[in-house]
This record gives sequence, structure tokens and C-alpha cells, in this order.
Amino acid sequence: MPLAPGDQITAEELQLAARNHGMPLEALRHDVTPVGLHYLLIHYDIPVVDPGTYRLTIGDRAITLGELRAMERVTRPVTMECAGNGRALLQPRAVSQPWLLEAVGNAEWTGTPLKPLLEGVDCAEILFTGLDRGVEGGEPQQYERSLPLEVARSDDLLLAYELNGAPLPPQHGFPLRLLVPGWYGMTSVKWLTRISFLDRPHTGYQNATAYRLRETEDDEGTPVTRIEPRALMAPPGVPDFMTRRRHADAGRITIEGRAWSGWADITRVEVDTGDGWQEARLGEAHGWRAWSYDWDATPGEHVLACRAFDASGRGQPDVPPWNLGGYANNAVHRVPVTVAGST
Ligand SMILES: Nc1nc2c(c(=O)[nH]1)N[C@H]1C(S)=C(S)[C@@H](COP(=O)(O)O)O[C@H]1N2
Ligand SMILES: [Mo]
Repeated sequence: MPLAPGDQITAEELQLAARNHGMPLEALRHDVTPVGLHYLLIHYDIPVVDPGTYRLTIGDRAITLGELRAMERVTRPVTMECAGNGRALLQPRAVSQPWLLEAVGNAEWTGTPLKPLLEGVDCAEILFTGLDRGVEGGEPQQYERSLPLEVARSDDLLLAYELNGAPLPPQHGFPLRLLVPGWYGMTSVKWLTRISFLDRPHTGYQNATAYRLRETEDDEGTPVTRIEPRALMAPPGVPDFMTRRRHADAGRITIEGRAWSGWADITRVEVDTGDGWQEARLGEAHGWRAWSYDWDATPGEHVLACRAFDASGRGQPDVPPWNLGGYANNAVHRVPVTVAGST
């Protein structure tokens, strides 16, 4: 994707991008994202944790991994997406992890439901604290985020200890992470060490300063919560090595991709190959939902587009919704393709 002149990625953004990799979009062809292809976002350093001495503190209880594993065990396919996905496509863009569109993955997470562990708890918010520490916005901190009690008590939240049938790898939160299906990724705190009960809303950095939709620095803004609908396509044809522009041969091409939303089920996906929006075929949902569309590609230059709609009535805008932090940009995915063949 070309950057406009004067909009070059800085060395610091490159440093972040080299650590926090995305999911190559051809991996949209996998129903379940293989572990090494799932995107990664780590604010500070990846902690090294000894599972033998590890304890999760919940209020005044300390629980071992063995105890957690002995509790009810469930596996769920969950699409996770970083709130900053699409950030580098905004103008002007926030200087942070410069995602294009690849900060997503759909994995099978296994763990124990959080709800039974919150039985009898009465408070305003639940705070989830990770083991990792760093400095952000000038503030030393441990990575932590809170959720209102009623959200933390939803049936689908997990304390996850496995990813795609194997123990969590270090980079995804070993030995235990919170998993909040439907919410942008920052909510799913990795290397979870403590769950605390708060009488009033948490005012820590990751809730009060980061992850808010705001227009200006003085604007209090609104919190980033659930994942906006999005459809992405597996880029058709083959790429040019340097520019990644797509090249395909004329004839029938089945365009495929996945769609998801954290607000409601996906109800419709549309594709535009140059003559207006047409309805795509939908597959079964497994976390995200597969879709496909048959395109009779003719020689020449084309721009393919796709967009999703969900049962809450949400869709995707043509123009990215701008905000200071570069969050929740779910603008329509467009892929230029050069089709070879004689006209
Ligand atoms: N403790 C901790 N949890 C964290 C983070 C982090 O830096 N530290 N990053 C968050 C963000 S911003 C995202 S998008 C997801 C990424 O999860 P993944 O790397 O497993 O895909 O983890 C979230 N949980
Ligand atoms: Mo993120």
C-alpha cells in the first residue's frame, strides 16, 4: 500500500512493526489461524513465567494453574482484532503500531469461564492486571484494563490457558490470559496475574488515556469497546515482491475472505469488482464467517472491494472514521489487481 509523500513510517514505528507482526492476509483462507500466523501486539516485553510458582490472585484468593485446569473447561473459536488495525491508512495518522489491515486472527481458545469465579462479587468494575511492565505516555505501569462488572460477568469470557489445542505460547500470554470475545484485543489482558474488584471506575492509563475515541488532546472522548464489522479478502492472484500489487489471469476467479463483528452476527457481505455492490455467498460462522464471490476477470486494471453488515445494522464506511489514536478504522477493504490476457 503506497504511503503518501511526507508520510513515511519512522524508524520507531518500524521497530514496533518488526516486533508486533500481523496475519498475512492470505491466511484468511484458514478457518482457524495457525498460531504463528495470528497477529501479535505486545506493549512492553514478553515476560518469562514459571508455571510451577505461578498464581492468579482473585480478590484475596491465590489460584494455581492446576486448580484452574480442574475447573470447567471450554473451547471457543474467537476472532481477535487490534483496535489499531487500519491505523496506518489514516491521514494524518497516529504515531504508534502502524497496522495496515492485518491485525487479526481467529483461534480456538481453551480455558475456564470467568463468570463462576465472580459469583457473589459486588463492585463497579473488575480490573485485570498483566505481569508485564513498561513506560507509556511517560507513565510507568503494569499493563492493566478494567471492565464494568456486568461485562466481566458475561457468559463468554474465558481465562484461557490453551491456543489451538496447545498451551499458550509466551507471546500470547503464557500461562494465562483473559479472553473477551467481541471486544477489541486490548481488553484481553495477557500474562494475567491479578483480578481486583473496584468500587469506582478505574482511571489507569489503558482505560482513561489510551483506547478512547477523541478528536483532540483535550477531548475526554469515548472508550473503545466492541469490534466494528469488517470483511477482508484474501488477495487474489499473486503479488509483486516489492509493491505487493496483485497480478491475476483473466477468467473465473473465486474471491474469498472472512467477515466478523463484535456487535452482532454477520448477516451480509458485499463485493464490488467495478460495477456496483453485489451480494457474496456466506459460509458457516466459526468465530469469523467465510464468504466468497465468483468474478469473471477481464484483462486490465481493477479495484476489488468488500464490505460486511451485521444484525445490529452496523456496516463499513467508505471513508475511514478519523480519531487521534487511530482506532477502529473499519473502512472498506480495496485491493487493486492487474489482470493479464489479450483484450
Ligand atoms: N498484558 C498485556 N496484555 C495485552 C497486551 C499487552 O501488551 N500486555 N496487548 C493487548 C493488545 S493491544 C492486543 S491487540 C492483544 C493482542 O493479543 P495477541 O498478541 O495474543 O494477538 O493483547 C492485549 N493484551
Ligand atoms: Mo491492540
